[in-house]
Amino acid sequence: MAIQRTFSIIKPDATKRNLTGQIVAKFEEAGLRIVASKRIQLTLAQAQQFYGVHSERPFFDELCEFMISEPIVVQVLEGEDAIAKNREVMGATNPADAADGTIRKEFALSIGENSVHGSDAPETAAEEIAFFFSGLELVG
Ligand code: DAT
Ligand code: MG
Repeated sequence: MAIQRTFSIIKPDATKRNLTGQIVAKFEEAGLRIVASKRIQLTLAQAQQFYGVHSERPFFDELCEFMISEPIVVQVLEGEDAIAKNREVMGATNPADAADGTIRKEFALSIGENSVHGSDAPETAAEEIAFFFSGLELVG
């Protein structure tokens, strides 16, 4: 498997509880390098666009309101098999199902307030990186 880039968000529940550094440490311990990073606060329109794939799901409004409730940290992670590796470090969507040692097992509050987002495939990784970063901001 080649070197990949993936997109990550440290979500409002985690920034609010001052967990940014502990979550970044988990990525770095797994061999993922931070090649871009910024702290921002989404508008409702931006959150709705980013999570557009979930617009018909019953939790969509709750998800978008949560994502704009506090600042977030958006990052690009790089490494061997980075997309799958990041999903592994994150753990299952529902923290009750997440494996020991994963970010969601250690930090997530609920299935909705689950501390991190990570791209699920090469196509979505490319789209999500381009949504938040220009090429000039990616410094490998
Ligand atoms: P993931 O973030 O693991 O890729 P997903 O893409 O299925 O999970 O869903 C996106 C986010 O939507 C998820 O991180 C939290 C929220 N979500 C998913 N299922 C939910 C549910 N049943 N109730 C509330 N929020 C949910
Ligand atoms: Mg997803």
